[in-house]
Amino acid sequence: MASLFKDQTKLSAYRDRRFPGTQEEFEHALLTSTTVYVGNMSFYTTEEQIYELFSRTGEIKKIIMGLDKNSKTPCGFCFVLYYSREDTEDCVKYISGTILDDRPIRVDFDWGFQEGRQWGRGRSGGQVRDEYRTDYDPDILLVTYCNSVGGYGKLVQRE
Ligand code: GTA
Repeated sequence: MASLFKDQTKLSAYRDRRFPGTQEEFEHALLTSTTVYVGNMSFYTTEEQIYELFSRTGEIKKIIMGLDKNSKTPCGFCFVLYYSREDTEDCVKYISGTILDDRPIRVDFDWGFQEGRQWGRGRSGGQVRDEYRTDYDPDILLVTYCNSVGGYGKLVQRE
């Protein structure tokens, strides 16, 4: 089947600041990779649940859970590695937006997993985007406050 994802600009709005190559190499990686990034996940979603959902579009090679670099616990994202490009494209097409553990997950093409990418890069240990959240998230049991200058937020334990 012909690929529906020929134009890199439509593939992903995300640019990994830590990608080691040129913009051209990044775009080529997105067009050929068999890895997806999954975001907006509940911290309680298990690898088994991910396996169950993501194997609907193809055979999975590996799942890598995203972890808080301080607590070493899941922090709301993962990488799913497929064997085939067609299965990867089907995953982005059909699974993105699915509700998993009451949350609409976001599936994005990824340039490829490398050791170290499983850790949240935020200052608190989790994902950077969580430090900018202003809404209460019952799954996370934390409230994130943005500070007025747009710097890193402060995590406050829910009482
Ligand atoms: N393929 O969308 C993605 C993606 N994200 C969000 C993270 N990763 C992704 N991969 C793909 N697509 O390996 C990967 C990273 C890394 C791991 C953890 O997940 O490549 P991270 O989320 O902790 O850190 O990554 P990252 O990606 O370096 O953070 P970044 O790019 O600064 O910001 C992520 C998001 O946070 C932004 O897209 C934006 O929505 C939000 N954000 C950042 N800064 C601000 C700000 N000032 N105000 C509001 N929102 C902000």
